This record gives sequence, C-alpha cells and structure tokens, in this order.
Amino acid sequence: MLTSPQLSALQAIIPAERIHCDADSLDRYGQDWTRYTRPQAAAVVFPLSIEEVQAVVRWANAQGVAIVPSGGRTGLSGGAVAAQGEVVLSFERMNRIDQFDPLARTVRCQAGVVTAALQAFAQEQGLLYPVDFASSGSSQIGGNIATNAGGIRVVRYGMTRDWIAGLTVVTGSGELLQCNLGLNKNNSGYDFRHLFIGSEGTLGLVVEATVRLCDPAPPSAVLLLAVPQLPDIMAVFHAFRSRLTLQAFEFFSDQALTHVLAARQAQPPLAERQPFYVLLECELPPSADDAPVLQAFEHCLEQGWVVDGVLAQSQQQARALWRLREGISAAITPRTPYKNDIAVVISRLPDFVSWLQALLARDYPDFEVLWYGHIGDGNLHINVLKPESWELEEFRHACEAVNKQVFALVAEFAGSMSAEHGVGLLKRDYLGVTRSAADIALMRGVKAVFDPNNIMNPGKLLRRAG
Ligand code: 2HG
Ligand code: ZN
Repeated sequence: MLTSPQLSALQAIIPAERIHCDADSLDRYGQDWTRYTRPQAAAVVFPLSIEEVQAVVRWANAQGVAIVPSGGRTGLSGGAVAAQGEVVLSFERMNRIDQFDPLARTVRCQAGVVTAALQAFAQEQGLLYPVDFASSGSSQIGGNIATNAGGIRVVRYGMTRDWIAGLTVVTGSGELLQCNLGLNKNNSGYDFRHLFIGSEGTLGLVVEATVRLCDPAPPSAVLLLAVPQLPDIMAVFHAFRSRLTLQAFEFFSDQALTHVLAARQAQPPLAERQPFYVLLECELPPSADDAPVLQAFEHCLEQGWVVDGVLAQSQQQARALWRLREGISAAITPRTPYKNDIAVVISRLPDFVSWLQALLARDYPDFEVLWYGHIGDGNLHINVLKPESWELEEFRHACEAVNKQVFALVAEFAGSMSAEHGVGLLKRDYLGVTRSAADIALMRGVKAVFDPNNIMNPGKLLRRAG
C-alpha cells in the first residue's frame, strides 16, 4: 500500500483518474500470463507522455517505491508480476505510431503499441514487421523489446533485437536516453540500445522505439509432416533448408496435438497419428512453382524420416495448420503447466533431446510432458501438465526438483536456460546455468549504474542483493 503522502505526491504528477487502486485493476495489471505468483500491486498508473513517465520514475526514487513496467502482460516467466507492493506502470495509453520514414523504412512507436497494430501499419505501407508470435494481438512493442521477443519466424528474420534501430529510454534514475537515433551506422562507443533490449525492465523503461520494416514476404508453402522419431526432425530441417528458404520450422508432439484438437474441437489433420509433427513454411521461387517443395517432401518420405504429410492448398488451410501449432499454449493453460523454454546450438539438438527425453521419462513418470517449439532455432518449449488432484505449490516443487537435472543437462550442452521467454521471477534462480559468476556480477554492476536505487523491477532477472 502507498502511504497517503506518497499517493498525494503521485497525484501531483498523474491525475487521479489515471491512478488505479481498486482490487480489480491491482489484480489484472499485477500479473502476466504466469499463474504461479499472487499479484500484490500498490497502484497502477497510466502515463500519457515521456514527461509523465520520467516524473513517476523520479517520484519512485524519492519515495523508495519500486516500479513494475507493464505492457501486454503476455510474459511466461513472471517478469511483469507485481507481488511485492510495487507500482505498476502501464504503457497501455502510450500507443501512438507516429513517424513513418519510407526512405529509411523505419517507424517510430510509443512503447504501448500492440504488435499486431504495428504489423497492420507496416502492411498498409506495403511493408512487413516480421517478428511474429501467437500473442501478437496482445503483446506490446515495449514489452517485446524488454524481453527481446522471438516467436515463429526467428529462423528467417531473427529476434526483436534485429529490428530496433533506435530506442528512447528513461533510466532507473530518471534520465532520458536516446539510443542509436534510428541510424544504420553509428560506431560512437557503447550501444546502450542492446543493453536495454532483453533487460526485462530492470535498467529502465523503454518509452519509444524506432523499428525497422522490410519487404513483404514472398509467396510461401505451408506443410505439416508426421515424423516418428524426434532426431529425424533435424534431417528434415536440413533437407528443406538446403533446397529452400525457410520462413518457419516448428514442431510439436502428438500429445500437444491432442490438447489443441480437444480445445478447438477439431479433427486430426492427417490420417495417421505419429509421435511428432513438423510445421514448416518455406518461400516459393518467383514462379510460385512448388516443385522444389514436393521434391524435399518426397526425399524425406523416401528416407523414412517422414511418414505422412500435407501441403496446404489454400490460405485458409495454411492458417488452420498454423493454428494447430499456435493454439497449443492457450489450449493447455487451464492445466497450469510448468514451463521450461530452453535452447541449444542446433547441431547438438538430437543428442540433447535423446538425453532429455530419457531424463524426463525417468523423473516425471506420473506427469504428462508436452514438447513443442521453434526447433529450427534449437528452441524447445517443455510443458509439464499439473495433474488435477495436485496442489499448485506441491506441483511446482516437484517440477523444480527435476529442474536440477534438466538444467545440469542444459549446462553440459552449453545451452540457454531461457531461449525466448526471459528470466523474470520464475527462472531467476537458474540464471547461473547459462551465465557465469563473472557475468552475473557484471550484470549487477550494470544495473547499479542505470538503476542505483534498485527501483526498476527489483528481484526480476537478478536476485535482490543481501
Ligand atoms: C509458443 O511458442 C510460445 O507457443 C509459448 O512461446 C510457449 O507455452 C509455451 O511454453
Ligand atoms: Zn515460443
């Protein structure tokens, strides 16, 4: 709770109607899509301008109040959870797209612009903002930047980081920084832009971004392939990538398919069920001739890597196939899954997966484990479903016990403990799997420079000191 002098000082900078303290707002804005932490925010503020954001940050420093930045709240690691009486700073009302430069092919957006709105804007200009994921309809560009969001087209276009030409940020101490000014070339010392991208709101607040756009994607083919053995997925990847440009290369297990079909009351897409499926999208040559696609497909069938498959014959069918992959996360949400999001270098993936499969079968014999993810990026999402009779805390502890083994394997394979979901609150204690003690000490040092009073999303990414 804020004290009455704290609230009065806040109301002197933000009008009272844009400071919400009612139970519903505190609950709604105090959490993200993670369902493991009880929200406990002190207030939610909705600034309209950079000046107001700066004023709130100065107020927070003076009052010793922590801030949790809040975008579309679609995160899966608890990075936007306010569980310690923090003030939530929502960017929801800073959602203007305001400067399009057709020559530079950049557009300036306030932090609260929803990803799908940016994608639609780009399309209106005959261009593309290519970072895409299932939560594009809710996630905001500021949050995407803070978490360096990835998604389904990373194999072709990279992550959010690759599309940010400039950033305006308010640091934890209230300074306004202009990072990189939208330039293509700028070798003038440390590039703070890249420190803020992926910093999960622990250094300051992204208030505005200059985003790059590109040419629209060429016509493409979408295929769903049934693959009996998970390691063969890598052979399929190679077969297609050596012949065509991949736009996406995703996979999911048959169990994951069962859940998405049940949630959507849909029919299986192929006559035969197999343990794994690859959903891939590849660019067609200018003639839109799909012969090279069929050639790659046939090669995979001949080799026995793939036993069945379908090539979408229409946009509508392509979208329906995509929904099978993109709908998994929402379909299993009611089962409060325990999530891991890990990555290894793709060439090491088959060995890593064999080990991991054996380990999970041994240590989670009673739990349903679902596999899916962006396998073309070496990125696996592993979801363990909570049996209905288990209490949430008991289930979480059981999963965390197994995590020791899982992360030991990730470390052995020099992988990442968080590929694209960030560290937040839920994965904070595993940071040392991927980052050395020296790395973490330097990260703390960087945080102290930009946020000396530790008011920016404290306890996320890095454990609180002491
Ligand atoms: C996806 O790829 C999202 O569908 C969510 O990153 C992953 O639910 C998950 O574990
Ligand atoms: Zn994902």
